[in-house]
Amino acid sequence: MATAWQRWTHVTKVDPEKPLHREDSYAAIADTGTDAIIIGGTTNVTEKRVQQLVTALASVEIPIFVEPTYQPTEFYRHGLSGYLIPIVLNTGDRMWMVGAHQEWVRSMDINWEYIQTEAYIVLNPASSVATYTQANCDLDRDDVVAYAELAEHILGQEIVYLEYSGTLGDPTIVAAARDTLSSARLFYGGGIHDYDSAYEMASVADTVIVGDVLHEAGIEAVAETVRGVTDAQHKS
Ligand code: 1GP
Repeated sequence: MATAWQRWTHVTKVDPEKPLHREDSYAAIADTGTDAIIIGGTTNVTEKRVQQLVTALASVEIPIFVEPTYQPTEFYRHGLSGYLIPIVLNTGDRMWMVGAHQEWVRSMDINWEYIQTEAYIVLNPASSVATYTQANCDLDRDDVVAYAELAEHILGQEIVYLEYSGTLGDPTIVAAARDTLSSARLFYGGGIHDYDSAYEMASVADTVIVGDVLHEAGIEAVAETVRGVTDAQHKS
């Protein structure tokens, strides 16, 4: 799995606690052209529910990663490409930076080959991820750029994730964060819901992640965001 994420331009995040739209099926997510699926959410995510979802996605041939916000009790490999582990840089609670991680590492043998960390910068104060992590979202462009730079050069992170969950972010901030990175990849998530918003954010980020649009508008809307991302990539 090690570097699969380096080629992703569009990723779909499935929240185990949210139903799919109408008659959509999990298997159809791959038909949108999205590069990978991340299973993850902020509230009420349980290991059992995640494992059920991995089973529901068994026929899908694109990579499937779990982004745990719970304490995994077993290293679940069947049907999974790996785990993406968030480290929240602007959290007010060390649990989200290294606390939960330390407990997890202590509690089991981890096969590090299947682990990839992500340096999160949480930027929508109204989101549940901001509430849960007690994130300081009162950041201007230079603050965000500094977090991105330190993520890469001090913490050695290979992925910096600007998390605007629930709202479309400021493209000038996203562009500035990407410009400051040398080789780390800039992930962007938040508020992408149609072709135009996907095109706009794919023009300033390396990888865009869509979440709510899957649950609220469905597979066809996700496919539209893939088209936006593809066109933005071809333009550049
Ligand atoms: C959430 O970054 C993702 O973790 C996607 O955000 O749900 O707003 O698309 P949305």
